[in-house]
Amino acid sequence: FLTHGDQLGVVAVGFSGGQCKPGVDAAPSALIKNGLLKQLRDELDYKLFHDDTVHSYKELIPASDPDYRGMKNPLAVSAVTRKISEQVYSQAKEGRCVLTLGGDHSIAIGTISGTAKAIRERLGREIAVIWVDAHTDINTPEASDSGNIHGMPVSFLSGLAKESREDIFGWLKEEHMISLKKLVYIGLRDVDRPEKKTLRDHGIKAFSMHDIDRHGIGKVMDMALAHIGTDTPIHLSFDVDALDPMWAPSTGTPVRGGLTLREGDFIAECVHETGCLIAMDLVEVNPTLDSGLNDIGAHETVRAGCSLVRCGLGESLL
Ligand code: 5AB
Ligand code: MN
Ligand code: MN
Ligand code: MN
Repeated sequence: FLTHGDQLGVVAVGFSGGQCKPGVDAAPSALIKNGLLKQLRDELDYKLFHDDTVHSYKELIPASDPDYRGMKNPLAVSAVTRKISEQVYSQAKEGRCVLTLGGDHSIAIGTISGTAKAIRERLGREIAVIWVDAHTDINTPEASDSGNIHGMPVSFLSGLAKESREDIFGWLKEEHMISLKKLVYIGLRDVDRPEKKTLRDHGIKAFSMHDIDRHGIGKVMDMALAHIGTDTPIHLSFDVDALDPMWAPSTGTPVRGGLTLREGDFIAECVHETGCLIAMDLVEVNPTLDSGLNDIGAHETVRAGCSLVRCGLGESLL
């Protein structure tokens, strides 16, 4: 077994500096208030390991943080993700599956570097990453039009983007990195031009919404897991904007034509079924972005997020 099945490390990260819309930092509290941790403890019987605070990491955010190579908030995102990396590492090192509640998707720089390092040390293995998202988040700083780092985490984690400044992701070392051969995308439908070229040049395995329409989600999951191979530790990074805005409207960069809630839950269930899940991130829930009456959209999005996590952690097992 890759992890102690009954133990779960939880890292709650109220951080929004990887993009420009406030509110995504409110997600962990909203998810917890909706009963997520209680359900994991009482219904799924996990022993939870976490401190009770939702970290906002205010103390790590510098007063002045000028753009660097076009990146916005580079010092803040680097410092916060470095801290998250250490937190996730120390949980994963103990052999626990780690659940991280974000926050915007830049936090995956921290979560994935943390598990990659811990699994290398503990099992001598490379991790695989399943990235469920409308977007590929593989822009280099130079290729990004927005400068938002939540669109760049995969480029830093894979070494496509390099930076020697220790205070701007130079702390990422070989041991933190992932192989593009062990990366699989699911749910894509809004990929920037330079990102498409990167997918082609590196032969990255990617299942777009078109592939899901053609084959169905069952076949797509079979192919995704076959690409990774059995017995490989899997880090599942789930951006809630992979879901159609009908199910998850309260997110910073919604794109129509996405996954149904059931398809999202099914992806998480299939990963759970492998027995190889070593970490799950749930990111980009923004409960303050709501157009509906009485915060219906936000509430639905939080509910969807809770459902995805419970499915990833085994709720659907009979
Ligand atoms: B998310 C875009 N590719 O780089 C960019 O929500 C969107 O974590 C990134 O997937 C979306 O700004 C980042 C246009
Ligand atoms: Mn994303
Ligand atoms: Mn996205
Ligand atoms: Mn988004």
